Amino acid sequence: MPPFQDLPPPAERLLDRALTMYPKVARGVLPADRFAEMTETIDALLATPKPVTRGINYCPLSLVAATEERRLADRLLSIFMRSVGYAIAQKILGPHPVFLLHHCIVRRRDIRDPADASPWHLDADFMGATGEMLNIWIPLVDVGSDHPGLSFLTDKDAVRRVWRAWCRWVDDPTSRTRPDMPFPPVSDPEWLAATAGIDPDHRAVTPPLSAGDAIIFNQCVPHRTQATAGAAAPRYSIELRLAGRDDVPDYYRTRNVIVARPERVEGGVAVQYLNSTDL
Ligand SMILES: O=C(O)CCC(=O)C(=O)O
Repeated sequence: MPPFQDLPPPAERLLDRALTMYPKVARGVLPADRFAEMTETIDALLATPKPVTRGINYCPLSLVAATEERRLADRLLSIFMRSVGYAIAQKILGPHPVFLLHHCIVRRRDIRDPADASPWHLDADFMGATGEMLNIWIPLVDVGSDHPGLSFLTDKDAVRRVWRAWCRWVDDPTSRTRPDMPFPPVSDPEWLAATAGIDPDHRAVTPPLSAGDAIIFNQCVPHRTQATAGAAAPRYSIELRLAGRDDVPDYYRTRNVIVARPERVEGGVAVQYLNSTDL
């Protein structure tokens, strides 16, 4: 394996923050009396006509943000903003963080289809390594045995080694000028073994979550869909990605993509939709 390498400060900071809370499970983040409504909303979002690029089981909220179906995104975001999950996000990212809608995704996965699982990856593959982003992943069914949860590396040292390998591979992890940087091959077991000494099949842990619990991590944490035989019923989940108001990651800094910014209104908080370059 290549020798130890110092990371540029933003990449080191992301790693420090990831390891401080690794892995953070928050129980009862969404209220059980809203699960049925959220599941129906996911079905409705998946049924909306859209230029589908990755199958029918997946919908980024950005796809409806400029359409009449925006009310579906509003519904999900407003349930979340009234939940303890939003309080946790504010504690980590500061007051009223921004929803990165292109990466706020609802899924209805039929995991009996082997193609319907994500391999090892880091969210930094698409977000870059400046500006912290939180992934708040919330299943609407119990996961960890029949329904697949999210799997992580078992120890912090392994996370550290993968992150160093990732940063070495991308050469300048703090570059803001390469939004189309190719993904480092984290999904390739041979690359993981050679660069970070990881045997991905033997180092995964999958926190069991009840419906409405959340697992929270930033963009330098490797994760994948748990490998299981799969349940007969589909698995519903939402993954919300948020950033501090003045600290959005590279993907949003370098493109004009839609975000939802919470604003105080009479009687509470509502989101305003705007382009990331207007933040
Ligand atoms: O829902 C899944 O199984 C995978 C989700 C994922 O990879 C992610 O949140 O980055």
